Amino acid sequence: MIVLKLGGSAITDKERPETLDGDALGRAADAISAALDGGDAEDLVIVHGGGSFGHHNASEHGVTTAAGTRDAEAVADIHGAMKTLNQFVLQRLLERDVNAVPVHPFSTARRDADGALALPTGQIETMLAEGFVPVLHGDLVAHAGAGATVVSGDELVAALARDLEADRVGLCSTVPGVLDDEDAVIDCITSFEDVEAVLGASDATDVTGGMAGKVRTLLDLEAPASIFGLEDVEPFLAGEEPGTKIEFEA
Ligand code: IP8
Repeated sequence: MIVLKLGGSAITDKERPETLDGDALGRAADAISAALDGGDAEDLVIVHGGGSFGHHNASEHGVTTAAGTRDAEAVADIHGAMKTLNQFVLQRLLERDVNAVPVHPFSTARRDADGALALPTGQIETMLAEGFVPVLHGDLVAHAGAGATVVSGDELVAALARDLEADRVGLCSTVPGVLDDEDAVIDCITSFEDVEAVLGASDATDVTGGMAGKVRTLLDLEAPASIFGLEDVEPFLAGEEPGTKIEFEA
């Protein structure tokens, strides 16, 4: 089972609110379609981030992964932006005969008062068994004591990888991997301390943590994970290890 995240920045124009990068999304969808057609990646769950859909809306309403809202209109605005992007992603996949179906985390997941995420996966397992490709997205979730807070696609990827015992996890980003201070792709990361100094904050509006947050999340997983650029979606799905491999060594 493979969990693939399409980074929001990789498929949208992150500097302009609610603007799709149609060309990039089309290329990602081509790669996914090619991999499934060849039978290399039968059990695939896709998660996409927000990019210019969702992050701007969340900042406007002051909503983060910890600070919530109890205003239903703010929820409709942020969740609505993410559903719009999800529609675009599904559409591009369906056009290429990928059997993609939507899963909206706001309708299914929740956080407890400590902020821990509970994401039911029974429906996702059944979708996979029935030949569908579930497509989840960063979203809002009901959060005990806080209203509704943001859940990032990266958090969803981690929960899915754990609960569905993923064999591999891939994060498609705007960059070809995690870059060192000379902009060269780091081959393999096994501890956060090794790369802490070179992982800066994200430059565009991002309420969920940028590259440092991604590396931390992936280091916690049992499944091997890779961060790579758009051109490497197809090789990743074919079983290669492009970009930066992130593997916790106990
Ligand atoms: O781009 C964020 O998802 P991400 C979703 O994966 C919202 O961090 C609503 C900002």
